Amino acid sequence: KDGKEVWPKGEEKTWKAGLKSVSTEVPQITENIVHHVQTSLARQAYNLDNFGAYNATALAVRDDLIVNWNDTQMTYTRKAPKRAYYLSLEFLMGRSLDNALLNLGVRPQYEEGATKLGFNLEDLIDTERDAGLGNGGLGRLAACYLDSSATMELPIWGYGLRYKYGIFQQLIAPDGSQFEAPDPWLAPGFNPWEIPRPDVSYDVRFYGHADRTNKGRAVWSGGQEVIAAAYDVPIPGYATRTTNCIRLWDSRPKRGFDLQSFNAGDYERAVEASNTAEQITSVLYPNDNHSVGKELRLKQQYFWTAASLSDILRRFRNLDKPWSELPENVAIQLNDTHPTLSIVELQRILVDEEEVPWDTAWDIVTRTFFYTNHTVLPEALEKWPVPLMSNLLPRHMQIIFDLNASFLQAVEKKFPGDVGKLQRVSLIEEGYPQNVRMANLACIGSRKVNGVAELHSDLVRKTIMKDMVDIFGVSKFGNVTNGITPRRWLDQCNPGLSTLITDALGIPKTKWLKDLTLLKGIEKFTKDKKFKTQWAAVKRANKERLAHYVENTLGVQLDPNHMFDFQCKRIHEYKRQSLNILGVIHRYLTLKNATPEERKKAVPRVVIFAGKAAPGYYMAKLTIRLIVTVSKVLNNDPDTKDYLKLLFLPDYSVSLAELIIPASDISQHISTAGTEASGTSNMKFCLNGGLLLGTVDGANIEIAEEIGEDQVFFFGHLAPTVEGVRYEHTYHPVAVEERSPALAHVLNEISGGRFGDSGPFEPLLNTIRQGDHYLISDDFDSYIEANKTVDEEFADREGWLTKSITTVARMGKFSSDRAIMTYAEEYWNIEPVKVDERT
Ligand code: B1N
Repeated sequence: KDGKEVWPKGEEKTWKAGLKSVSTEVPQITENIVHHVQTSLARQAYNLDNFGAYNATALAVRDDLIVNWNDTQMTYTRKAPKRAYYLSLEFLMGRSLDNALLNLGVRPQYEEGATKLGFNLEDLIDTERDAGLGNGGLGRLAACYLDSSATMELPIWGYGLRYKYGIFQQLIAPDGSQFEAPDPWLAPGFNPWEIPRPDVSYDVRFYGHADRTNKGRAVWSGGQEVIAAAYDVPIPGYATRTTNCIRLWDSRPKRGFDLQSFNAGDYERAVEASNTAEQITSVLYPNDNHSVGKELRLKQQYFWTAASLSDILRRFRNLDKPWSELPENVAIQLNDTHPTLSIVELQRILVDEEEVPWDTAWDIVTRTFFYTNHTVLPEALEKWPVPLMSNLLPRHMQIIFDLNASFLQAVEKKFPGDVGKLQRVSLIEEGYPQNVRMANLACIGSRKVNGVAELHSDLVRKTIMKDMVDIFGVSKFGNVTNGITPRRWLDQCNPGLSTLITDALGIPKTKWLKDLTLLKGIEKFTKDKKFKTQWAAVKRANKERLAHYVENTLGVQLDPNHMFDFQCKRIHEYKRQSLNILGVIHRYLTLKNATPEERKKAVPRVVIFAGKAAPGYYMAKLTIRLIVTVSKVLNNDPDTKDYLKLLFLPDYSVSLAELIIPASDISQHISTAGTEASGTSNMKFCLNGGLLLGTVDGANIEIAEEIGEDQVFFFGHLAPTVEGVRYEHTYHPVAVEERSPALAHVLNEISGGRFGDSGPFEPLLNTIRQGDHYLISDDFDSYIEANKTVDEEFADREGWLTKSITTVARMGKFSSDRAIMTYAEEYWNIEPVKVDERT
């Protein structure tokens, strides 16, 4: 507490002699690996396979991470800086070994060490299973932000859930149907990247009843209690000793199982309670941009926010400061509305348990939380039925009603008689049943609200938060454009390009990878012949690497001279994979109608899709089926297969993305304008020298601003016109033949049986023929035009190379280091902390 550590009984020098430091020499590293093979794994040199060697290597690295982790945490305790906490239901980490080696700066030594032990480091890295505790962009963003927090030496911890099953494995049947297999990622029995903390656990209550006492307080009792047990995942910063932490909660029954029932022979009943407790952290909900409203999901949210707050407040209590100083010591960032209950939970703890007066408590709460909105799609905005919440969290429901009453009173005072406004901003949506609107609650409980790209933040202010802007003032509603970590998304996934850049810049890579704006130094090499040749060679090698993978997994041969064109992201109607596949069919029909002579002039293209559909998302699954069905015809048509190939790569994941992204010539980010909040894969592809074909949406706009509008291929309606076009579709419908004859032709070919029985696809085609909510027909012609321009420019290899280099040179803004520093400075008010030297 007073900044001095108290050594345990015994000799200080004996303790200090035993302290490890990070291993940087090869003999030390191999010794550590052998030690772990022998002791931790209880195995020996003979019969040791790659997986065993990977585990031992991971354990050796883990030791180093823990050394740095301990020193970092000790420093935070000693210096007691203001800290920030990132609450996210998803952390899409991917693999850890390669990343840890690069961040610690010991990859070459481990490579040599592995070779000395008769293994190939690359093979060991490849045996690691992804930690897939997330769906898509939102979860991967959380992982990038934690990497940047450690790299920027900021005192930030993440809090999440330790799901036993991560995002499902995607299997594609021969007819293109998606099947899901569970992802028991912890099944090997132990995970070297987590540290169990048996000494850190909290009780979490559900159900029961809340009895009001006085002064707005209540007593919540009865119901069930479960235990939240902590597991820590160390997050190494790049070229720094700072190692931050993600604390993941595991749910356990409070009293094992009910012995009384067990002894009475009722075994099922005895294990029931323990099963329901363990169920809470059993599985990640596999939905992206869609809210499901299941009780178990609400249980997950409360379990996680209650445990995290208990932990955060315990740490604050150790400082012996008054509650009024909480906001000067703690900032809590809500990754979307999923952790919004933490706002109510803090108010409950302050009022009911700490006896802080209601208004004082609310003042503390509203200076502690920050809320990031990630979507304006109505189906993704969380709402919880009041009866469900009253039953599961009776005290929280009372608090929400009380907060709502005083909030609405204040609104009525400011805007007398504006009943519409009151209805729109109320925390409760009227209906049968009533619903709690989590975005409204997150907004009124937070110091600031932000969107994730300029356009999106603007839409937040103008649409879903319009009334809130009137009430709180516009300065509460900011923007922090997303970013990606250049360590994983350039240095790690594309070592060839990273080395080329380092050589060209003539500075150590540790410099530009921490200040990505330095990339602009490569722009002058667009005129350097040798550099351009090397750049092209790196891209070609990456395409060959992917072609190799495709041949092994799908048995399809690709020509690396062809244009590699990707759309890899979750399958969703708003992301418009359907526009892409219909465009591919148009291209196919055009080629098919051409003479052999004309075909030879075509620019050959390989179109590659990857991405998972939510298991219950019918239209998304149909889209995959259409892609696979069409690919069967295209890839086997002797007239066209040398000019156009189509692939669906199954089971998209972080590690597959690391293979795909460096191989792109172009990638597609073609959401209906105004629907994709930001997108982050657009940044990853561009940072790896792929060009961008996209709509004027999300972060595409800022990418174009940075790299120049002439460097990207834009098409389609702009966000402000989308609502009007939709209105026309509904109230003055015009046949698709008139809206786009080219599209109508494509749809008719499918319906006419060109790709076999069209029956299964008619529901998908009909969403476009009627209603066309996502404006496929309105954007189709300009999409085809944009693709023609892409072809023409790709034919000019020199021009394309110049654009590729220029794009990378100007991508500096999109580092997650910039984003996390913006949060630190403009939102949380926290500062970097240097880890103390070891004494
Ligand atoms: O968050 C990403 C953005 O780059 C994407 O544009 C955006 O679509 C994505 C409920 C979501 N928004 N909302 C979700 C995910 C899971 C879930 O259960 C909503 N994901 C996004 C990062 O800002």
